[in-house]
Amino acid sequence: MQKTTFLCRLVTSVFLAGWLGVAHAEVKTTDAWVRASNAGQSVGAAYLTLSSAEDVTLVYAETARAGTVEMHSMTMQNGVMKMRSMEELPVPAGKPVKLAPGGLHLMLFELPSPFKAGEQVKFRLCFKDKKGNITDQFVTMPVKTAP
Ligand SMILES: [Cu+2]
Repeated sequence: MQKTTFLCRLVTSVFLAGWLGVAHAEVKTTDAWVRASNAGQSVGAAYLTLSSAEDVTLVYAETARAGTVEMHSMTMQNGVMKMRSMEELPVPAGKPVKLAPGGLHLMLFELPSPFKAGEQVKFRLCFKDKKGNITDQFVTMPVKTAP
């Protein structure tokens, strides 16, 4: 995780410097939302659907509204919900990956303030392509109360 974080930061500085004018395939994000949270709640969750024309892997996510963001999977094992932290989340070409309640999600830790319905929260996502190149993109997600 540490190495990926470093690479991801590096990408930003390179991107800002406009050093590499390499065009990269944008990952399409749809149905993005952040779950509204209560005061004093330290963890939260965000969901979205990722689609890409080529194989990519989500390797890192961050937002100013959480101390850390982890990619989690959720499965039922013997009637018990189990969450697991994932280093990477593959997004196969042409096969949208849906992060939704009860399944894959972005887990948000160390929330400094609650997410209020109607707010817009900016996230930065880093993707790795098949060649190992890392690119980043920003997604703005609206805060909604759970359906
Ligand atoms: Cu989780």
